[in-house]
Parts: sequence; C-alpha cells; structure tokens
Amino acid sequence: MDAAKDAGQAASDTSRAGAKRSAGAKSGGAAETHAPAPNAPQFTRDEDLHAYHEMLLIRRFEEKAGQLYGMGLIGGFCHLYIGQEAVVIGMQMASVEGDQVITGYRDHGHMLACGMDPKGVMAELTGRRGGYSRGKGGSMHMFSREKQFFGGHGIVGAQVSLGTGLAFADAYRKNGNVSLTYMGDGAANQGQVYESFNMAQLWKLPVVYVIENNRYAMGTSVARASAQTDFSKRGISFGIPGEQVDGMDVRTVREAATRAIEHARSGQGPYILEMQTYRYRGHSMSDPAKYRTKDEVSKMREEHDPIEMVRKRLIEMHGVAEAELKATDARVRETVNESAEFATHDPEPDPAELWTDILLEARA
Ligand SMILES: Cc1ncc(C[n+]2csc(CCOP(=O)(O)OP(=O)(O)O)c2C)c(N)n1
Ligand SMILES: [Mg+2]
Repeated sequence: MDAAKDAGQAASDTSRAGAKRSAGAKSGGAAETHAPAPNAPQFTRDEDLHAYHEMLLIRRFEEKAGQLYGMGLIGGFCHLYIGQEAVVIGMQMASVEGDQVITGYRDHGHMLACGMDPKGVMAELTGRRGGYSRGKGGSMHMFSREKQFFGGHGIVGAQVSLGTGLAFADAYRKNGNVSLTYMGDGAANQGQVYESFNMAQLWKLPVVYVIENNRYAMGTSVARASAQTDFSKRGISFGIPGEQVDGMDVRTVREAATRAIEHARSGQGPYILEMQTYRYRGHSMSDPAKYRTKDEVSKMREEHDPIEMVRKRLIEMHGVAEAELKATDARVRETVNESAEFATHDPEPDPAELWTDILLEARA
C-alpha cells in the first residue's frame, strides 16, 4: 500500500499500553471505557498526517451522506460511522495489500479505508448507475474484489461466518492473507459467531475478529444486552486470545492490530480485538436517541474525538501549521463534494436492469 502504511508497520513494535489483555483485563462496563491510554505508542509526523487525512475523509463523507439523506436523495437505511473512524483506519494501517475486510451495515468507512472510490460509494447510496452495485444495492450492499472488500451485510452477525470462510480460503490457498472480520457489540451475541470462533481456532484460520463496541445495539446498551460485557473474553472457551483496545486512539488501534494480524498471519489462528469506541449519530437516520443523554454524546465528542486528538498532536508535537491542516480539510471536502455531485447527476439504472445481476450463471 502507501508509504505511510509501510512506515506504520516498521514502527509498530513499541509499548503495549492502551491494550488490555483479556487474561488480566477487568470486566469492562460501558462506563469505564475510554480512559486515555497513559503511554500510547507514538506515531511519526507522516503517520499522523496519514491517519488525519484518512479519518477526515470518512467523517466528511458521512456528514455529506447524512445531508443527502435529509434531502431525500438517499432511500432505505443509512448507518453512519461518525465517531468510530480510528478503528478502521488503525486496522488498515496495520494490514497489507491482499488482506480482506468484511463488516456489517455500518460500512461506508470501511469501504473508503480499503481505497474504494468515494464517487462509487456515494452513487450507490443515491441509487445511481455509477454506484458499486450499479445503483441496486444501496448502503448495506457494496463490494470490491479489487480492494478486497467483501461487504456490507444487513443481517446482524452474518458477515462473521463469511469472514471466517474468507480465512478458510486463505489458509487453503496458503496465500498469506488475513481476513479482518468486523462486527458490533450486538452482533457479538449471535450464535453463528461462536460456531465461527470454534472452527477458526480448530483449524487455526488467519482471521482477526474486530468487535466494534460502540456501547449500543440500536437503542439497547451493552449492559442491558450482554451477560459478559468484556468482549475480549468472548473467545476464552476456544482458547482465542483477545484484547480490549482504546478504539478512539488510532495509535493504540494500529498497535494492537499489528500484534493480532501477526498472530493470525503466522499460523497461530484467530485473535479478538474489542475496540472500545462510540458512535455520535443515531443507529440509523431514523433514531430518536432516547436511550442516551446528550451529555454523554457531547462528552465523548469533546474529550475523545479521534480526529481532534490527531489534529492536536500534529500541531503541538509535530509542529504542523494549522493552515496546512485546513488545506487538508479543504481537499477532503472537495473530494467529497465531487462524489456528491456525481451521485446526484449520474442517471438512475434503466428499469430493464431490474432483471439483471440477480442470478449468477455457473461457469462450466
Ligand atoms: C439477525 C438480525 N437480527 C436483528 C436485526 C435488526 N438489527 C439491525 S442493527 C441491530 C443492532 C446491532 O448492533 P451492533 O452489532 O452493536 O452494531 P452497531 O449498529 O452498533 O454498529 C439490530 C438488532 C438484524 N438486522 N439482523
Ligand atoms: Mg453497537
């Protein structure tokens, strides 16, 4: 991938602060997450600039998607990733080309992080021909074999068995790739997750299970829905190692991801990373948000925003001028505006396309 990514891998074997191993980890209630990592590993200037750009692209893209939805230009469901950007960017900074990504329906950030074209993603949201699924899939159903992104899945937990299958294929083909299989805290209570854990450990499959614990599954808090709220322990009965990670700090994410991916790639089997994160927006665009206080949300935004943390570091530690960061923001906004422009002017699919892409003819 790019230079910053390579640099990121080289600099990854620093301290292990910020990640709590499951063996010694306290049972994590929602309230005790997000203490800033005391000795977080440091990023170089280039790594921080890279992380800043990548997270900002997701943030601005999602803000624009929210606007287009409000204008009635996006139909169906739309789940925004705002607040969780450090998770997917930190993971991608530790992965290499060929590693696969699969996730649920809160997926636009993962697509952008994999390098998919913002125009194609936005045009899929608005249901246009130039969208990744030719305008017929929408927010939850986009894929890119070229970028090794395998969706986009609306059935909670369904992607976990598929991601395990990707890892099975990697092991079978001995291609050295790792499957990065994401799920939410709610999905982590699904039965098929544990069938997948069992097979993955039994066959030592190269898969990293990333549990994005944003504290809620729709309107239900982790504490109300989960008997074991420390998700890093969910693999214990199978002997799968796990860690709780500050998922708001891209540095701790990248560090834990490096360790987990190395474990999986070297043939030692699956690894679980519980990313303690937070979503700022509602579950989907139609969420009355009565299950949490406004104070809770603003406290997270003000004290733990993943992008603001990097911005501050760039200015205070790396001596980057504010003007340079503003210029980055302007470039990102331009990219996003171009994608929105395309997504609102590209034609809709021809009605005859209703009958195409439904069944795949088997190859002889
Ligand atoms: C099998 C199944 N059950 C229920 C639903 C309805 N549903 C959609 S999203 C969701 C909550 C999942 O929350 P979580 O896994 O924490 O992911 P998050 O939305 O927080 O990213 C539920 C119950 C579904 N889509 N599929
Ligand atoms: Mg959740």
